[in-house]
Amino acid sequence: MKTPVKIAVSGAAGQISYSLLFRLIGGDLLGPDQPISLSLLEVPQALVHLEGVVMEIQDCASPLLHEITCHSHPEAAFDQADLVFLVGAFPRGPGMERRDLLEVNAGIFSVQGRALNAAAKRGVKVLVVGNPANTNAMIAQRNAPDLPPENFSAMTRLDHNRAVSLLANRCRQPIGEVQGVIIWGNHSTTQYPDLHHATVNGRPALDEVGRDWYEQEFIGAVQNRGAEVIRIRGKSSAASGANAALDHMRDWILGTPEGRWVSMAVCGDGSYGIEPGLMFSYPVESRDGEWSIVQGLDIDAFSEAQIRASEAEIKLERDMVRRLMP
Ligand code: NAX
Repeated sequence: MKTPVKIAVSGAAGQISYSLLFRLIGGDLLGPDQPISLSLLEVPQALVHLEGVVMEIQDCASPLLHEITCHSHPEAAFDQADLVFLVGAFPRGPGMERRDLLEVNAGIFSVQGRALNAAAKRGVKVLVVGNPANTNAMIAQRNAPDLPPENFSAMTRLDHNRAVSLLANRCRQPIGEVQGVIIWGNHSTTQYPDLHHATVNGRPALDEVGRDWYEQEFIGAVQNRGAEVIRIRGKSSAASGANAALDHMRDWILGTPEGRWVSMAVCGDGSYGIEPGLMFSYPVESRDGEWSIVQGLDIDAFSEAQIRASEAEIKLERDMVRRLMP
C-alpha cells in the first residue's frame, strides 16, 4: 500500500469544505489508489459542528481514508502536512470596512504561516482559498521564512474555470476546445480575464466572440460571477470553489497537459513587470510538482492597463497589512 498523503484543511466545517472533503476521500485529487490522512482545522466554537462532518465522512466508508483528526491549533493541524488547503477565513460582516477585513484575516494568516513554518513538511504545497486570498497567501508565505516561497499559492482557478466555461458557451463549443485563457492579478473585481492568447477550436477567441462582447460583457461577467451566484443562490459559491481548489492542486502536483496553461496566483519574480514578491495570478505551467510562469506573451496596451490596475490593488492591500509581514 502507498504511504498516505497528509492533507490539512482549514475552515473544515464551512460550506466549501463540505464539498472538498468528500471529494478528497473519493480520490478526486490524487487518484483511486492513493490513501490520504485528513487533518482538519477549525475555530474552537465550530469543533462541535465539525464532529458532525467527521461522522458523515466516516459514514462514507472510504477505503482511501487512512486517518482523520480535528484540531483548533494550526501547528497541530499542519504537523508533517504534505498538502494544505487554507479555506477558513473571517467573513466580512455588516459595517466592516475592507481594511478591517484585511486586518483580521492578516492576523489569522500570519499565525497560520508561522505554524506551517514550524510544523509542515518542507515540501508542503499550500493553497489559500480564504479571502482576500492573494493577500492572505502573501502574509502566510512571508511568515514562513524557512519554507520556499514557491510552496505558497492563492486560488484564481475558479475565475479561470468561469472564464473558460463562459467562453465555451458563447462559442457553443465543448470546454475541451478552449485553450489559453488567463486570469491576471487579484481574486477580486480588479482581476483581468484575458482572451488575447485564447483559442477556441484552434481559432483566436477574440475573432470568434468579437471585441465588443469581450470588453463590454465577458470581462465584467467573470469579475462579478461570484456576486451573481450569491444574488441568485443566496449563498456564495461552494461546490465550484471546492472543484477549483482540487483542479488547482491536481494540476500543480500532477502537471499541466503539454502546451496548456492554467491560472494560479503565485509569488511573482518580476515577470511581466509585476513587483516581485506579490502573490499575483499568472498563466502557469507545472512539471514534476513545480510551477513556472509562462513567459514571452505579448501584452497590448489594453491588457497592460488592466494588469496594472489589479497590481495596484494588491499593493494597496499589502500596504494596509504590511506590519504583519516580516
Ligand atoms: P464558510 O463561512 O462557510 O466557512 C468558513 C469556515 O472557516 C467556517 O467554518 C469558520 O469557522 C472557519 N474559520 C474561520 N476562521 C478560521 C481560522 N482562523 N482557522 C480555521 N478555520 C476558520 O465559508 P466558505 O463558503 O467555505 O468560504 C471560505 C472562504 O473561501 C471565504 O473566505 C470565501 O470568501 C472564500 N472563497 C474564495 C474563492 C476564491 O476563488 N479564492 C471562491 C470561493 C469562496 O468565496
